Amino acid sequence: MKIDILTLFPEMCECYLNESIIGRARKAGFLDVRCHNIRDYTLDKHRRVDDKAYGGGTGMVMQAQPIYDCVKSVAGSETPRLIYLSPQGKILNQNLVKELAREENLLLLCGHYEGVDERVLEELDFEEISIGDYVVTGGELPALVLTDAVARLLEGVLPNEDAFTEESHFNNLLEHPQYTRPEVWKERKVPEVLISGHHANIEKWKKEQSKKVTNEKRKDLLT
Ligand code: 4FV
Repeated sequence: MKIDILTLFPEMCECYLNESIIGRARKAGFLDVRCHNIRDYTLDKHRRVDDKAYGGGTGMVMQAQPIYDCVKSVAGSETPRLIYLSPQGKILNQNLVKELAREENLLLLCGHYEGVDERVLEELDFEEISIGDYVVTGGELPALVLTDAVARLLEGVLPNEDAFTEESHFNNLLEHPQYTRPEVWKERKVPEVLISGHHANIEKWKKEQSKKVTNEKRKDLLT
């Protein structure tokens, strides 16, 4: 899979994408993520990417032409799934992440300021995805959240499939509680079953705990 991130702040994105699990997956060739600076597609000497909003209102709006030319150049002859990260979008959840992970090419557009000129979204038929019902200063964090969630489902990025098949939201359940050494910490013991070595009982405990935690914290997932 190839993910292209169109942004005014490629360095901001690269800082995250070059670290830890995602960084190692990129280096190993399991993940192809490329950041593109929309400003490189401006036509004026001041490399202007935004202007005042028609109809007044505070803040600036990103202009259509640099975004349009950047998309056309990056996509080339391919037809990536075009996604604009926006508070108005469909809320990202694990089912949507699994769907996106099956795509060949994703192109993620990061808004900034008050957003982007509506006409480029219409012209290129962008779909909108939101990471939640709140507003952040730019689309870069939402694009990195989506990239991270999708990337970890790709072959080779995590050590093995168990790494995500047992976790929260994979089967609409929350994950069971996790424990590590020491066995006793502030007089709190690790549940006996987890150190029993009895794998069938351990699996039974994990499934029961997943249902218990989901019922307590996110009953809505059970409906
Ligand atoms: C957002 C979200 C988000 C709105 C104005 C960037 C900001 C600025 N994106 N899920 N919530 N975007 O708040 O995706 O352009």
